[in-house]
Amino acid sequence: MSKRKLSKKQEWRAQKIQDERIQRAEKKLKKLQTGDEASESTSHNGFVVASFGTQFIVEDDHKQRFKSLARQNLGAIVVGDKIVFETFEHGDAVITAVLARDSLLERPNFNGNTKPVAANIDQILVMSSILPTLATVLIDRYLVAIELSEIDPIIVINKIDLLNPDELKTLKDSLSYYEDIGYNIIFVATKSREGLSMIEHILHDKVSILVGQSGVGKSSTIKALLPDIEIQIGELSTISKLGKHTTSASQWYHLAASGAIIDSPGVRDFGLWHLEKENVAWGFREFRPYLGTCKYSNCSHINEPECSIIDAVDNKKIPTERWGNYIKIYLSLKE
Ligand SMILES: Nc1nc2c(ncn2[C@@H]2O[C@H](COP(=O)(O)OP(=O)(O)OP(=O)(O)O)[C@@H](O)[C@H]2O)c(=O)[nH]1
Ligand SMILES: [Mg+2]
Ligand SMILES: [Zn+2]
Repeated sequence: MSKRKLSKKQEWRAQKIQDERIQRAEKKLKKLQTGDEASESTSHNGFVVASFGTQFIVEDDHKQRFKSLARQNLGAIVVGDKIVFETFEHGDAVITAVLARDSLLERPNFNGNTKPVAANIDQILVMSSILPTLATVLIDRYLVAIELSEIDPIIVINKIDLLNPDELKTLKDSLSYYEDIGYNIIFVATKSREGLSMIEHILHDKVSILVGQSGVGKSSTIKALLPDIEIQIGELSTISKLGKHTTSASQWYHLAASGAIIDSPGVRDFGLWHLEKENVAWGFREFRPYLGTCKYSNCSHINEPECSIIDAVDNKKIPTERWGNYIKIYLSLKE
């Protein structure tokens, strides 16, 4: 009882210190903005390691990290953003500029718009796993969004330790069409470290982000690569067998060799993914050669006569599974 009380008090005190710190930094920021105190601060180039909405962790060129606020009207600032920030004598820091982005990954938020997730990334590892469920429609939803963002995707199927060799072979065969249409797909078990060297090879020298449903093992993969870091890993729910949304904010981790990997929170509801209906077909890369050649210019490629996509499916030029997922995604989107 007393222990609990004490920890409550400690919690309250920590929160108070944090609030005061923010207030101080905000005051500094105001002074900085009006030019009063520019000489007291030091300017650094750096990037964003983690973003918690209005608070950030930033890192300078010497790998020193600071908790930071941001000047208003810089727009959304995300992990991977290259920035300029000022530090003050108390250790407070404020982001004052965001540099132009080479790439930006966005995902849907709850009102049907998109929300930036990470910037300046080279490749996206789309992770799925044997448990909770291996649903290719989720993989394809990611691929569509990624095709529109022009960042390289790699498909990673985790938890193959849960399959026997025959089951694994069947699975690999059933997903081989991804390779046929030009995607790299790898099968791993990060728990038993099977295939981990393949992941290391892919990550080398690049900035990569791990995305996928909650519980597929994104954070576990990072822990397997970097055993010394502290990172939260969550059991699947015993009732629903789903992930518990353990990771709540995207975060950057330097790899031991060279390159970095960003962990991201599992997506909650794919039904809210906002895509323009007419962009979906273009997001299926193997459909592109046929687009614009259907009888009807507004063809949905679902049941129209003289549809080039349906013909290509019939002629085995487009995998039936992909066309099936295209229809599911298309029909899930509002007009
Ligand atoms: N059998 C098996 N289980 C694994 C493997 N990798 C991860 N797990 C388990 O999967 C569960 C979820 O792992 P996390 O790493 O927290 O999953 P996540 O994708 O980060 O989930 P969120 O943070 O909620 O998005 C944990 O119980 C892990 O132990 C694996 O290769 N094989
Ligand atoms: Mg996680
Ligand atoms: Zn068509």
